Amino acid sequence: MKNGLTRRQVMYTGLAAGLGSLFARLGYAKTVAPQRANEPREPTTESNRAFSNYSRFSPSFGGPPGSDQFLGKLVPGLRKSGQEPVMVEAPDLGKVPWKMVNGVKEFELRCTPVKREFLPGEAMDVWGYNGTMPGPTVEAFQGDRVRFVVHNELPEPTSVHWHGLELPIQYDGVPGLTQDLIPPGGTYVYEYDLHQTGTFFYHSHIAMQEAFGMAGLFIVHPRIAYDPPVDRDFALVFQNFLIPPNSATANSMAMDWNWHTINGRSGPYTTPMVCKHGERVRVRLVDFSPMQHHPIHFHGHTFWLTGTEGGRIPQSAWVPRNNTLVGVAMAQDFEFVAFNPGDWIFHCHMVHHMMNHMVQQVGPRIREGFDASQYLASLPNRPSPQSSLEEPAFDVPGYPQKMQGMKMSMATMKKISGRREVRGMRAGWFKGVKGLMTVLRVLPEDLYNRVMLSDEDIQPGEIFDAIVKGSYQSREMST
Ligand SMILES: [Cu+2]
Repeated sequence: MKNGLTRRQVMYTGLAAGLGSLFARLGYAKTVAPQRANEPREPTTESNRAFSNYSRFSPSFGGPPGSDQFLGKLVPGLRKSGQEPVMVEAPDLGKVPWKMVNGVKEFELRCTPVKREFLPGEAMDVWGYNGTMPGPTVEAFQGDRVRFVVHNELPEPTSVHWHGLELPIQYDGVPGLTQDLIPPGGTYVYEYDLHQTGTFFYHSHIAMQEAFGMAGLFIVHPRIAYDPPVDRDFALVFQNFLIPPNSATANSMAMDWNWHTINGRSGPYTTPMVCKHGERVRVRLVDFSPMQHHPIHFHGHTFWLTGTEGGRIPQSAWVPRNNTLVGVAMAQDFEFVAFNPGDWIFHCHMVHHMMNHMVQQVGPRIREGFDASQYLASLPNRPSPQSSLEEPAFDVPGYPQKMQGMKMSMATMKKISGRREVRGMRAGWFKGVKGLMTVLRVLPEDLYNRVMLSDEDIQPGEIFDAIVKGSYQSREMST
């Protein structure tokens, strides 16, 4: 190597020279102490100070790992400590209503077949609770005594398991082992005390019914919100299904999948989560896919993993991430300060989950107007890819690489783009939001009010452009 330096020393020298010019540009040149090129560089006093500040309104470091503000770890939301927690929002899902009966919170659950519109015009036959799949969210508090009156309106027996809850054995919902199955038309009552807090879920304990979508969120809040308090609390359930082409019925025995849903919808029909710039946000992720795990990635922010399906993680064990692997029947809660305005994609990072139909057997059979029997009856005359959909991407056997199959009629467009939560996003935003994807919008106060609270016209791209140009007002532009 030149001048007898090792390759590594040359690299460090280059790095040091690069850092030197960077610090010079930032005005720190005088404080950079002379150092040997191959020694680890300690932060200087001033650079240390510069990166110790934390702002809830702009990307910032917040001091060394271990400090309270490091990557926003313990930066509170805009709500005060010591109050009741905010209620959970699960986009595209309702909540199970309850009434107080002699000191017990009584919920009613009906196990039902469900038509669920995964995408506009794509109504699938699945099973769920109270007419939705996944079922509506149960929300309760630590210390509640809860009663579930479960009616079976399915054509076959079922039972309900309360996943993660520490309850008396007779209410655990395992057929045979802990109870007799609830026959079609039958009713069963579960009743127990809640002493835990966290992200739980309820589901059928019949495997094939689980694969048909029979699950719902069960959130148990502490009476007083955990510190640091969050301003928003979102929850998402991820699921996969195999629904053969030209069919609307899920195949619960399949080991494969071709449809992906978040709270029962596929991107871009998943409704964005919307929060205000500067708020502290919690998102609870539940994977209720039959076979598939999901590495869930969130752009533009670093979040702290604060809970699992077992409940709250002590602060000392929180982990910073931007991608977290949620396994089947697991839950993960994370929190972050929404310091970075914009429309941030929030998605499973498995490429086969980033759009529907990314499975081998699909190929020409999904093409419009041709089912498998027509195909087999006239093999020599089978349609070419171009004849059914005139897109070159369909030349690739089995793998349409873009969202070619989705019919964007006016009605579809209206359902996708007509929702309040997507107002002012870029024209064509939906082209990049597919399968297991949704969007988390971080909107400065004035833009949030326009999008979520006003009825004034907003042009496509208008809110996005305002954020890019920095022409907005947030609540306070200081921490
Ligand atoms: Cu996935």
